[in-house]
Amino acid sequence: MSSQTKLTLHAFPNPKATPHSSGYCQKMETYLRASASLRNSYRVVGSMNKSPKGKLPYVTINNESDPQHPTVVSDSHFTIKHLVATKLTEDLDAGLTPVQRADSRAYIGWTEGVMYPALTATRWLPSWPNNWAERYKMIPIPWFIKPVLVFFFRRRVIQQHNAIGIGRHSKEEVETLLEEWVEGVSARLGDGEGWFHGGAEPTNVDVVLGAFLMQVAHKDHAEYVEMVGQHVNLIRYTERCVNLWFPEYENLKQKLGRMKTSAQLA
Ligand SMILES: N[C@@H](CCC(=O)N[C@@H](CS)C(=O)NCC(=O)O)C(=O)O
Repeated sequence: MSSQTKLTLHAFPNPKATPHSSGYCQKMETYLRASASLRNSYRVVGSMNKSPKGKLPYVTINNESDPQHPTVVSDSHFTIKHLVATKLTEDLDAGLTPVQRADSRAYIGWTEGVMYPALTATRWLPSWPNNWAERYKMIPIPWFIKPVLVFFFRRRVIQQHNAIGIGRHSKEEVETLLEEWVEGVSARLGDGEGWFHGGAEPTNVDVVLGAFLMQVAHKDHAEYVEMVGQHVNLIRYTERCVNLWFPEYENLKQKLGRMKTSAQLA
């Protein structure tokens, strides 16, 4: 590990210069890119070893006085809170009023607690067989162990979706949840030329919306990309986030350019 590395982000293995396969991993790295103090002093390690909470992402933070025992923090939300509380990063929300912070929290909750589970339902559940076939092909596991590992992993994902209730909705109901989010965020972002709270700088809610939108545009199934693609403001906003935080995502930038052209022509 370089002496400049202050923090390691542990995420699912992912090809270079493309968004992560997990929205929460994408959110975490977007936050690190948005942080002036960490953007050049973190590294990403791809691994299936989960955090103490059994999930990814998590981070390990170097302890200068005790390098053998880094601090481990799990969960993107609590990691961001920890980084701010320990002053490892600036607070992107420092200039917000309590009402604006509450507004941000509501949109983050809607994105992570409703939209994303609905989206992952369309990736993993049997009601969307074409999406599942696509997804299966993209899972980077050697062919000889893939069917067995994926069978058990998918079974667990389906059980989790049933436990939180999303898996009990009909296909149409899940798609309604996605549509509500797309319409709501599009209405809230106006022309897509400014940040969520209208200031000169992005805040935490922009990190979350930008991260999940770029993840969707990169990977998701045609119907959902098309739903987002009907809102040129969402594409513009996503494009701005990509240019600011991940200028190396060349393929995604080209895809967003194509989406913007066809949305403007529509
Ligand atoms: N609240 C967590 C959610 C993390 C999460 O759900 N990660 C999923 C991937 S998108 C995961 O690790 N799933 C694997 C599993 O549950 O076994 C966060 O914000 O970091």
